[in-house]
Amino acid sequence: MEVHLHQARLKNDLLLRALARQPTEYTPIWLMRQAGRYLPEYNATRAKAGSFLKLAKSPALATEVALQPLERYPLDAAILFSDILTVPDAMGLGLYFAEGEGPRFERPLRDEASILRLAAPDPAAELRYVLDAVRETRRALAGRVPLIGFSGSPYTLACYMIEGSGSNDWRAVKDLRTSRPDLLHRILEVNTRAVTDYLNAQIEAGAQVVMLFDTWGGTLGTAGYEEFSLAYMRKIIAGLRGAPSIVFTKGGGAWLEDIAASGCTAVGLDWTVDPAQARRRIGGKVALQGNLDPAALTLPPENIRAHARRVLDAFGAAPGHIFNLGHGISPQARLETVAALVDEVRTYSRNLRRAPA
Ligand code: 1CP
Repeated sequence: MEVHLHQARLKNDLLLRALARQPTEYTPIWLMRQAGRYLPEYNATRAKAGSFLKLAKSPALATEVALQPLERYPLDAAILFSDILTVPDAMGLGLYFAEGEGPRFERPLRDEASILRLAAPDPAAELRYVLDAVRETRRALAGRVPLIGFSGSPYTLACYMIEGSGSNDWRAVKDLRTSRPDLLHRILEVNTRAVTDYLNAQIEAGAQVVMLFDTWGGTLGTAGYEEFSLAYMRKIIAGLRGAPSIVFTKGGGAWLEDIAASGCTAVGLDWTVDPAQARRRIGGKVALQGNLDPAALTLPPENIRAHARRVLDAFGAAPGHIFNLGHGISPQARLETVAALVDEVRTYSRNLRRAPA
């Protein structure tokens, strides 16, 4: 099978083994949004590109920044450099970045007609630059570590598509859910088709693992989470061809059993979840990824080793843990604190494994 071929060429396959809940010499670590603004070399490349979107749309520059965190730190995975909002952009919504304001859409979904017109893009056409970035990053990695591809979840994408930007309360999304749940479902169906095709195209282009970022699924209540987010992610996972998958729902701690039963290989935990409890609840069924509070990386390096050990101890020595943050790294993260974290995870988890159970 394709997965084995990919694995055979890897010099460091710890991530794939941890995903399969097989023993590893130490706990593999990567950081959500590890290529980003806390790295001076990232800011330099972005300046050279002219803007974030120009950077993301250039496969050569996207490859360059995807490798930057690996040049600096001995991380155990690379993640494709792109953004979740490239998919709605490819659907014609017109992604742009207002200076200092984050992502926005020129044509958000504001009426029934625009929702009924919505169609899943052909990844080989409208998202070709992402697939080129996957191929080029994979080539540049030359088997050093596995490459993770990703997409936003259908619900998280719908949030931005309806609202037209980020939001504190997602009012427009909640209004649509109340007034026209049928239209929200229609958007989610198109997004599900789009994300399934997009992730399969990334896998075909060389992504060895795929991750669903369900950043806003946690803003739904329990009934809403199943109906508007998890049901669609389950469908995507069932349609994936030959790569392990990680599902990360920020604020999803109440629904870990349901997420673990979605068919995913691993569940990403945010920093509010107690790892020992998560192990008891779902650790026998899936691998777990997480979950250091990203705020810890903005502190001086002295304290980070104790924080890292606390997280490792809470997950315990059993296989099936991938160290990560509980959410994306912040632009304020300190370079030397990140270095101390990566070093501590390696050295401490080696000993954790040798210690008697
Ligand atoms: O100015 C800049 O350079 C832009 C900052 C930036 C970066 C570095 C954005 C805009 N996107 C990215 C890259 C990115 N985004 C990656 C690849 C980098 C890596 O992991 O190494 C990934 C995986 C994402 C995913 C993403 N984008 C998510 C899901 C993960 C999460 O953090 O919750 C979300 C919600 C987005 C939307 C988005 N794109 C960019 C910003 C600033 C945002 C957040 C907007 C908001 O607050 O609502």
